[in-house]
Amino acid sequence: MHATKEVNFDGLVGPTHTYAGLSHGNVASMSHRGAVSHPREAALQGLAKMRLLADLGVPQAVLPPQERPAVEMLRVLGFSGRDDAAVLRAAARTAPDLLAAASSASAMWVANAATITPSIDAADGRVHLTPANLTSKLHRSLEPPQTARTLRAIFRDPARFEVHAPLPGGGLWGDEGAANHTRLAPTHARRGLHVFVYGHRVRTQPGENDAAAPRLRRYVSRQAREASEAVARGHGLRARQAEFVRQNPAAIDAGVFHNDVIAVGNENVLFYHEAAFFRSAEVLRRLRARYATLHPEAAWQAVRVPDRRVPLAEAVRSYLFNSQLVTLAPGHMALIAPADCHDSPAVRTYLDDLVAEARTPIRAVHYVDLRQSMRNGGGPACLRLRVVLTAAERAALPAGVWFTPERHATLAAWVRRHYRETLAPADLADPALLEESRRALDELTQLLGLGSIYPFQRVDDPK
Ligand code: SUG
Repeated sequence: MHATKEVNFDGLVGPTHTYAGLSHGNVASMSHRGAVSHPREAALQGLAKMRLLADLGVPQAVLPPQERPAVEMLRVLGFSGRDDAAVLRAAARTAPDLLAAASSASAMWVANAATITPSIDAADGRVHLTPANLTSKLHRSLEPPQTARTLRAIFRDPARFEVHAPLPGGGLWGDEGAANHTRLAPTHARRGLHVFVYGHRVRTQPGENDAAAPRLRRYVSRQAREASEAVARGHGLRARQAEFVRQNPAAIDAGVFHNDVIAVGNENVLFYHEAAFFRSAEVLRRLRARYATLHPEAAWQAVRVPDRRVPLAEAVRSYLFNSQLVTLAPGHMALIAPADCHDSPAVRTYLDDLVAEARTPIRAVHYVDLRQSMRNGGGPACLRLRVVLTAAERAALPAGVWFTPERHATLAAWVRRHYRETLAPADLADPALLEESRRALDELTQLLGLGSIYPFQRVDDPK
């Protein structure tokens, strides 16, 4: 067994999990706008998924939620009042949409928290993490400062880890983190080929293929190529270990707002829908050629799912490609798929055949019920941030972040103690919700041994 392992850090669902229709271009989010949510069930579903992974022997850790409602943002937006409760009331009266944005528990989808370069791939031999700036959506643009604080509390040792500042935003400079990034390698322990998938360029280069790409007609792209390049540069990723690939605009217009809705890679396997990339055949050729320069001796497998087996719209509806693809033993992988894939006859038949034919290392499928998160467009892969770590790097993390059966029990009890059963949009103005959330998070930082990471815990902080 390799000492280097991929650790899945899962985002814990926060106490304000709601359906506010905040993400234009994310079909599930748009269609569930205004529905009543179940925060307790959502958090327990997330914990059950972590438990499955841990029981399968995949290293599992936890990332805490963020403080919501973000009263500070409402103040910045001009809502005022004697105290926080008055600010919430003022926003609820005149701008419920802004209150909803300030209350979103969207930080749970930690595939968008950051982009990671493992130490073996970075010029300075350290693990590099850049929090995503998430500038394309108001509610998500609140996340980066807290994400940076949280990651710094976990990846503490500067000799081993560097947590960079999020990229500046501005115009089209969106960065949505690991959701648009895949690392291919013979095993997690070997040097990887980093595949950065972008939806647009800030500047179109004359004579470049991208200029010929069909235009987006319905939705917008969230990831700029220049942002991905900046992350790769900042991490000291060797140029020959990076490829920048354009997403298929037709896929974005079909609701593929992140590449992890249409492709997933793990070690030497890339599982993708034929409509995922712009000029797919050329992309695959480039990836093959680049991979061969890194590992001439080793093969990798592109598992292409044709539209006639799983139509693009069905891939988006079922979230097949937002499955986690994990290695259980050398050459033996499993897909952790949303239960929605089981409900889809086309997808289920495809997966049954894939496993039965045994032509690929994908030998099993585990279905998980994440329907609470799925209604906001967040499947298994959205809820996790993958970090490849050596044994020494793992040992340098605070013990409290590891997910064990004991911690599962502790966290489930914590959720039951603090989370509401249901939450309707109108409940967001309730000042008790703010108090409940702060109490819950305060206790959580103690459970995880993270110290004070939230602004509300820093009473002396002049802000
Ligand atoms: O950014 N949904 C998230 C889902 C993120 C999924 N992550 C990955 N694909 N990696 C988003 O669109 C909806 C919130 C609401 O509508 O209330 C939301 O933010």
